[in-house]
Amino acid sequence: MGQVFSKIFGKLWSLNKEIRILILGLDGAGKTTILYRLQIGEVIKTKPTIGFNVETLTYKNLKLNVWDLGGQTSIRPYWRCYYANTAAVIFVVDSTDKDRIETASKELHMMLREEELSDSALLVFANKQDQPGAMTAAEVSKALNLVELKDRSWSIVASSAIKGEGLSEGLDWLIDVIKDEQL
Ligand code: G3D
Ligand code: MG
Repeated sequence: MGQVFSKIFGKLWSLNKEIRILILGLDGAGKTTILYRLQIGEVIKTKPTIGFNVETLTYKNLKLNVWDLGGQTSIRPYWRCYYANTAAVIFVVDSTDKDRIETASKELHMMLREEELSDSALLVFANKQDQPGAMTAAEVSKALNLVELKDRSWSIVASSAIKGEGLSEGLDWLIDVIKDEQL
């Protein structure tokens, strides 16, 4: 698995330029699991003084920052220091969590309205597909209103972080888009 991702991210490393990717989603969506699944670099957990948890993985010129969305509106203005120069956003959804899909949708669209993220590509993982009753990627796409997104490269991919399915397919797409945009 690690080798697969080295191969995918290798496309970015050749750019010799810092690439930042934000991994976002409600708590419990599977972000941390995905980060560990990548098996590249070392995952560092920090709690900045302003009080939200950040996980970071830095490998060569690639920086992945992971945040839990939802709540904490008062500290949101501080997030801006993190998302300058963000090449891409990965939004992770728990496809079994029908009760919170609307909240996830609101959070996603709120984030995408941020000026600094206006050029970033979006990859959505409709995660936890191994679970019975999970919404399909098409259903998640509809619930998130992805067709509304204009002037942005986006894609949604069904995944199971636990099984490692769909991750390389999604990242491969994302990295091709980043590469095209950065050249
Ligand atoms: P987060 O970082 O987005 O908050 P985590 O989410 O990665 O911590 O995952 C939350 C829980 O969901 C974890 O279970 C994790 O194992 C599980 N999970 C993540 N991805 C998948 C998946 O694709 N399928 C299934 N079935 N479970 C998944 P625990 O029990 O440790 O809380
Ligand atoms: Mg987490």
